[in-house]
Order: sequence, then C-alpha cells, then structure tokens
Amino acid sequence: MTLEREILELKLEEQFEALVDSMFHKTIEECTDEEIYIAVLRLAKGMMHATEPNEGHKKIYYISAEFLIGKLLANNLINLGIYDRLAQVLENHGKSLSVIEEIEPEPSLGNGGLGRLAACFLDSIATLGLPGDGIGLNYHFGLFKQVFRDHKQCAEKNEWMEKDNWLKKTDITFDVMFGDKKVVSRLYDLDVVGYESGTGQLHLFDIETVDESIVEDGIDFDKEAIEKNLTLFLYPDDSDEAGNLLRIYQQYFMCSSGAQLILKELKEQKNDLRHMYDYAAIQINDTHPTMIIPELIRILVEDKAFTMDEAIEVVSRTCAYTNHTILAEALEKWPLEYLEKVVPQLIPYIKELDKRVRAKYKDEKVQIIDKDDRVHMAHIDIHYGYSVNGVAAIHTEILKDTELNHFYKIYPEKFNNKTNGITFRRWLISCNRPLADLIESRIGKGFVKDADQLEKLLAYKDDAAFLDAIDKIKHDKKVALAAYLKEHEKVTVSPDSVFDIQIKRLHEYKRQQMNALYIIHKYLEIKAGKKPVRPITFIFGAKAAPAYVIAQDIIHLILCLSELVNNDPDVNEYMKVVMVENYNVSYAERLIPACDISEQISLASKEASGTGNMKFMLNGAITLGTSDGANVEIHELVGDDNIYIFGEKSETVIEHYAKADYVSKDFYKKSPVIKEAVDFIISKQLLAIGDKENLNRLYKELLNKDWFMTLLDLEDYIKVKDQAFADYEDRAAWKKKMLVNIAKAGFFSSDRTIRQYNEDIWKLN
Ligand code: 26V
Repeated sequence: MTLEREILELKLEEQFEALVDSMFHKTIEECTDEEIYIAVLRLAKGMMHATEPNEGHKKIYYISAEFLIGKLLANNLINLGIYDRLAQVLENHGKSLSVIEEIEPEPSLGNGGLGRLAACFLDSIATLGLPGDGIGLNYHFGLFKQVFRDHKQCAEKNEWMEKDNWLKKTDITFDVMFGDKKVVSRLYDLDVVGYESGTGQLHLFDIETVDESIVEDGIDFDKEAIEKNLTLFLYPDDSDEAGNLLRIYQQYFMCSSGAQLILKELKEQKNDLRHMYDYAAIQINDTHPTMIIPELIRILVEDKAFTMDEAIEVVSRTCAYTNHTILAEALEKWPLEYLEKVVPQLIPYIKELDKRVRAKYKDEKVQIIDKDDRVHMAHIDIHYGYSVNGVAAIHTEILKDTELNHFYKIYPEKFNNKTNGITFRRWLISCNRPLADLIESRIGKGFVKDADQLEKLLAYKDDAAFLDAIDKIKHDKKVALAAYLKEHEKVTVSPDSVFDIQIKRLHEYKRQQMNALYIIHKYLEIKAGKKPVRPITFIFGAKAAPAYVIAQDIIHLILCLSELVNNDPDVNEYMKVVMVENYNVSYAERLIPACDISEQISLASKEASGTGNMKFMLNGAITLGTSDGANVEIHELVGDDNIYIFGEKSETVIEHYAKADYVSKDFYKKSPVIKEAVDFIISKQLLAIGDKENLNRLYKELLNKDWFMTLLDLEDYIKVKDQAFADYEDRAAWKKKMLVNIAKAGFFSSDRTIRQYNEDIWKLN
C-alpha cells in the first residue's frame, strides 16, 4: 500500500469511527451490521452531498417513468473512490462490506431494460461531467415482488423505502391540477455521483397525501383514490379502465411537476424562457412522459404570456424523443375521453397540436387524434420534438423503413440512432471485481473511463495464462452462484455444468417459451439415452405483468419443467432447470458474471436493442441469439466465430407479418421434433405437476396462433444451441471466445452512448 493510501485509510478509519460513535455511542465492533449499514449510508450521503455538481450553460433533463437504479451502496462507494478503503476499514474491525451491502433493500422503480437504461445514463451523464438530472416518480412499492406458489407467480408489495435510505426530502412542492382538483407534489432528490467526477440529481416526485395503508392483499388497492394511491406502484395493472386512468394520472403528475421544476430552475438562473432551448434539453424516454410537451406549452401560454406559435416553437426546439419499441400494443394511444377525465386543461392544447398537423398533412397515419378519438402519444413527440431516435442500428432502420416510415418521409432530419449502452462501473467493476482487477493488471485502469481501451486485451488472445485466469474467474463466479441458488432457490447445481441463462421481462416476443421447448427436447433426448457430454444448467429470471395471461402460462410451464427435470433421477445428473424468484438488478449482478451462454432469442425485429446482451458479453459470456436489436452489432464486432446466431432475419419476419402467411401448425406438422416438444406441454408427466388450464392454453396458443413465431425458429435454435454446447468442450477455443467478447464490449459503454446523445442531440458543451 502506498503511504498516501495509508494516510487516506487512516483518515477514513478515524472519520468512520467518529461517525459511528456519534450515531450509536459504540465502537464499530460493537455495532450490528444494520447499524454499520446506516452509518455507511450516512457517510456516503455526506460525501456525495459535498461533491460539486456538474455545471454548465445548458442542462439535460432526462424524464422517465422508470429509473431502475438497483442497490446504490456499492456503486456510490466505487464512484466516490472509497470502496476499497472502506472495505479495508471495516475488515480491520471484523466487518465485511459485502455483507453490509446485502442489507440495502433494492428500489424497484422500473420494469426492465428501459428503466435500467435510464439509470445507466444518469451514471454516465454524471461521470462525463455533463450537467444533467433525471425526472421521475417516487413509487413507494415500485414494481411488485415476485413469489412462486404452486408453480405460479404471485405478486406482493416490495417495501424498499425504509426509514434510512438515499432519498433527500426537499422543501420544493408544486401544485398539480387534475381539472379542478388540486394535489400537491413534493420533490425528493437522490444524488447521482459520477465515477471520480461531479454529481447530478435524480428528482423523484411524490404526492403529499400518499397513503401506504390502502394496500390490501398482495398488490390490490383502491384504484380510484388518486390522492392516496398515485405514487404507490409502478404501472399497476392496466387491464381495466381504473388502471388506465391511474397511469394517466401518474404520467401527468410527473410531467406537470417536471415542467414546473425545469421552469423554476430556468428562472433562478435568469435564463430567457424565449430561448429555453439554449439552456435546457428534455429527453423524453418512451411515450410515458409525452404530456410534458402540451403541459409546457400550456404553462408558457397561460402564465408566461407566450402566443401559441411562440410556445410551440420553443418547446419543440427543447424536447427530443426516444422510441424503445415497435410493438404496436406498447405504443401508447390514450382515449381522448380518458384524458378529458384526468387532465381537461390539456385537451385544448392537444386538439390545437392535432389541428396544426391536419392543416399540413392529409395522411391519417400521422395525425395525433385518430378517427376513434385515441391520442397517439408518439405522434405528439415526433411532430413537436426536434429529434427521434431508436436504440440500436437495426431498430432505427425498422422505425425509418416501416413503423414510422410516414414520419420519416416528413422529417428525415429528425431521425437518428443511438445504440444503447451500459455503465461499466456497475456491470463490471461492481459486479465482477476479480475480472476488472485482472483486466487492470494487463491494460491499466484507463478502460474504466475510456471503454474502447478494452480492445488492448486482444493482444492476450494467445496468452494461455491470461485465458486461464479469465476462465478461473468465471468458474469462481459459478461456484458463488451455485451456493446462492442452493440457499435461495433450494436447488443444487454443479459449477462444472454449462450455465445457460435467460434473464429479462417475460414476454412472448422474447420467446422464453422457445427455450422451454428446447429444454423439453433435451429432456426427452436424455430419457431416450442420448446424454449430453457435460451437464447443463438452464437458468431463467423473469417477472410477468400480472394481467398478461400467456406470460403467466409460460412461467408456469418453466416452473413445472424444473420440478419434473430436477426430480427425475434419469435426467437430473445431466440437466437442471432453475427459475429464480424475484429476478431483479441485484440478482442480475450475481447471474451475469457466472454465465457461459447468454440467451438473446427474441423474434428478429421485435427486441429494440436489449442491454442484458451487452452485460453478459462484458462478463465473458457468449451470445446465443437472433439477428435482432443490439445482437446485430455484437455480431459485427466479435465476428462469426465468437457468437451463435440463428433464426430468420428481420426482413423475412416483417414479410410474414405483412402477408399474414405464418401458420404455426405447418411447422408442427412438418417436424417430428417440434411436434414432440409441443405435445409434451400437455403430457401426463406435466399435467401431473401443473395446472391443466394453464398448460392447455399455452399449448393451444402455440399451435393455433404463435404470434411471435416460436416454431418458425425452433429447429434452427436446437441445432445452433447444440453446436454451442459441443464447442464449449474445446476449452481453449472457448476461452478465446470469452476474451474476444470482453475485448469488444467497449462500444457498449453507456459513456459512448451519452457522448453521442450530447454531440448529436443535446449539444450541452
Ligand atoms: C411495453 C409493453 C406494455 C404493454 C404491453 C406489452 C408491452 C411490451 C413491451 C413494452 C416495452 C416498452 C418499452 C421498453 O421497455 N423497451 C425496451 O427498452 C430497452 C431500452 O432501450 C431495450 O433494450 C429493449 O429492447 C426494449 O424492449
């Protein structure tokens, strides 16, 4: 240890001892782990508060209904540059920082990729020294906690907001009007500290009158008591009108609070609102925050004496929109009638925006209010924002060529691509420190802030000692995961088996059902005497929207399969199936470093980008995937030898949809392998374990509809997956594949993505 470091550590030790003494009148040794956690939280909050905010002429406001920040302790300590020293201080006193980290509850303020992306972006904005804040909602229970009962998913509330947490209550409040009804919105802040850099803020708004006690069994509550429920849950069940109205209440509450905050900050800095776009950029994360456009226009017209023309011009030059999906059912279209009920004051503005579009363009497809009186939120963003971006190259091309082609023809200059990224601080340094240290030992620390430097690792492609070291870390991580699965899922898996992992939200287009059909196929092969050379551990993690029936059926199938396979003595030596309970960011941080094969098997054209694929690659897993989303860019970077690509291309899939000529039954009839696997869903063995209704429904769905074309790609999937398992046995070659994947992951740093947003869209400095 250098002298300088020793002094710093001594200082930190003294500082921490004094803090603990003042808080609990005890020594560090005498404190419980919970007390130490609270003291570390206090220490980190203090240091973060003292870190300079990133400042500049112009600021980016990233507005999003989701910020899936995960646990913050380890990440914040790393970014503050004190993680190792504090770990040492605690160790000196018989405490373990990794045990302390476990105590922090995980905030679940997001569903999946979209929310996690927003969190990675905040880290990168702060790290790059850019002035920028997030704007969102302070959901008290966030996304539900998933528990399995009778091989089915049940939803419970996730109480993450304990007395001691990272939130800072501010004295900033705003009135938000729902027609004549006034509610009060209060701002809570979270400091976002960049890696060895300044800070930004995550501004989370909460309704003052929120009442946690109205939550009954599971996640049921009175959906109509808006003053009490507005910020309780993220996207509550929207299968009925009350649920949909609540989403609109949430969205407007966020947009109105956000708009008022932005205008307040502009005023404090004495910036001229008529040139708002010189001082602020607002990035609209999917359509959930779209109402900020009409809301800003409304405020400028009604309170700031702008004409309608002026307000529209200024707001349109300030707001930019990111599209995260091409799935029609996910593109929000609110009935005008619902908006009238919730926010009547916005209706004249939305109608005015629509009127102006109609005056210019006759094409019905670009109108804001359609003939059924539904308001297309994305259309507001595209007409009245200055930039429209997709999140991976192929996704942006599909937007331009098909889904948003009518808009692309009008505004080609607005369209641009920003391939997603991930923060390496969390997805490498924090979740896989041994790998980060090994990399540093060869190429230095520069890659942490300049991710392209990872390419230097290619020089070690034939260095057997280095390749073995990577493989050893992978094995250690598999041992650690196996121990965790034993404790938490009550299942024993061998770290010497291949770990094949699919973790993401449950959706038919992501095709967890195809993976399940492969598992059935493998099970039947083993039963018939064809044993794999090495055991395989199939791991899933996924939450399904409570009202999404087929997704629940797919979870049910996987849980039934795991019961069948893991308890069958003919088979369980050769394969295991694990579906982890309550998959979340913390679980991802354990699963990703331990993965050998990363399942990215969406139907080509449907996964806008995927970001899990990037996290796996960075941690040395090899992708098994379709030509979809960012897989395409991973493929280009690593080359054919270092990825397993299968399935039909997006053009073919798009054509099938256009011609409506995909018939799943044809594939079922044609292929005995497919037939056997699909039929097994309603086999005696599975029906003895599971629920007939769920299994039958899924069977029929695959046979008669299969909207996301599972059977189209199943045979190729089986073939290529078997090849991947065979190749795994050439250990030397596989280790090289791991290295190439790690070395080429630099492009997927969210620092790169944010630099591009800044250069092309925000232009902050
Ligand atoms: C939302 C919904 C809501 C209702 C019914 C079905 C459905 C299906 C999908 C969605 C997704 C909404 C947007 C979203 O989360 N997109 C994800 O964004 C990630 C970050 O850009 C990206 O990596 C994922 O590919 C994309 O699915």
